[in-house]
Amino acid sequence: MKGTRLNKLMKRTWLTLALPLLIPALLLMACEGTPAQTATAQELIPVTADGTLEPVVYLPLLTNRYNPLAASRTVNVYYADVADVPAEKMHEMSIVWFGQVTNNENYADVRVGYNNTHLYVRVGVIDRYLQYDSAETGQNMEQYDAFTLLLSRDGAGASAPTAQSYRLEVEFSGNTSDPMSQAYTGNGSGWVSNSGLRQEVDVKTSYRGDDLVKNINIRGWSTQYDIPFSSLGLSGRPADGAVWKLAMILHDRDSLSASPLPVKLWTEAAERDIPATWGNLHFGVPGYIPPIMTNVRTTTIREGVNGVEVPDADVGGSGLCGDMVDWRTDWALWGNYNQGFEGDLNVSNEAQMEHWPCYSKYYVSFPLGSIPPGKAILSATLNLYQFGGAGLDQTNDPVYDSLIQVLTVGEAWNEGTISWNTAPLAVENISRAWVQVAETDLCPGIERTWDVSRAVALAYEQGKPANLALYSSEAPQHTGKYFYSSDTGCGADARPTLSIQWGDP
Ligand SMILES: [Ca+2]
Ligand SMILES: [Ca+2]
Ligand SMILES: [Ca+2]
Repeated sequence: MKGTRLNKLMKRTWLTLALPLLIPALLLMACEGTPAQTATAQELIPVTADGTLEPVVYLPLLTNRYNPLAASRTVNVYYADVADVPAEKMHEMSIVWFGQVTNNENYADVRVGYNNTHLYVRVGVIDRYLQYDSAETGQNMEQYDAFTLLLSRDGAGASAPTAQSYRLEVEFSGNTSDPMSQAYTGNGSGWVSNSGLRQEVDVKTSYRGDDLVKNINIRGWSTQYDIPFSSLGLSGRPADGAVWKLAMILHDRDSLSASPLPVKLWTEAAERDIPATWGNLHFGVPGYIPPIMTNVRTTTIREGVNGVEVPDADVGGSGLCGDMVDWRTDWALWGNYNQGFEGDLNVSNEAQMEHWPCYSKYYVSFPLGSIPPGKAILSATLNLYQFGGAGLDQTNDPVYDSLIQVLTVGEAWNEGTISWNTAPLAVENISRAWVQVAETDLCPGIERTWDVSRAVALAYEQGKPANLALYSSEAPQHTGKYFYSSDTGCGADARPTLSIQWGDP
């Protein structure tokens, strides 16, 4: 196992050095929103697209796909007391994701945060071909690369958009702080254009790639919404625990001579014009308040101990930044790759879209059958054992501690087949913890801990395993953190571990 790890480190050195060389033009481009960077040379990049758009009939792209979990999907938004959350605290924004990575399909990481005055939504899209309306008409935006953010202050949802429902569309428009955008509010039966709201919500778009006109070596685009609470009729930030409805539609156009591609949706059941079908936006992150109990005991769950199986897998780039496959030729090789039986794992994210091959999440499922029925959960902690992190072999590169988030997962998945593209969506984010930059060759590595009490209590209540995903909203390069998996050769003490305190209610 140690050999495997060293091998990975060597390959990683090659990759992180090679990436900038392969795409030198990126260095000239405007920033993607990474706080440490400054936007420069925006004018160097031509942002007009080739071709002439033929009129395209608007198709109702939304289908009603039933999933009982969809209604429970929730973004619990972290509050940050800073003037500009994405610029100063992007890593503290809640992370949520949807979509797939193939040559044509799109994927989005969405970071959500708020302060006293604004709700911020930052969207990073993995998309190989970018198309927008070079005439900049601002019409038919849903037929190009675009994003629709749907919010409703009516938390219970409604069968049609109400006066408290908002539809904010942004069309990718190159590197610009003034992209094509539209804003609508509901009127009880449909949507009405709202130019005042459009002016108050600040949006921008940017992209990474070598040639936007010819779509050469494009990696993706991003957009960001800065939404004043005052523009939604509020005098300040919502009360802690307030619940709104939230849905997102990722529009995709890869060729002007072909029709728009099917949209990606969060949640999967969301219909644009029916707020009741949307997911939830919860202000603040709920904690866990245990019930009163007696006779408290502790159960420890880890792979191979007392016959327990703890399937786990990282999905995405892992420690190789995706170079276990030829993703440059076929993005789906990356998106569909399974590494369920690797001994190491990586949790990594970044704001810059050109580095998406380095993005990596972790899924793990702990069975709870060793806790007898009818008990109460006092607390639960997840421990992972760290042995390294990205960038430590790059002597001149800065490296960063990582604030890694834990989310619950509703659907079962298979360790031997799970991939970035097949991994289930999260149900909700529940906690987060810092993981410092560190490196060791000694087993079992460095213990890192997350409070997962609420996730375990919910899973136990439902008679399900504690099914978790780990990911971050980190912005800079080199935030990846390496841990041992259930399949490590580093010994039982290095395997991911769930410790549960439980008692008699
Ligand atoms: Ca696409
Ligand atoms: Ca596209
Ligand atoms: Ca595994």
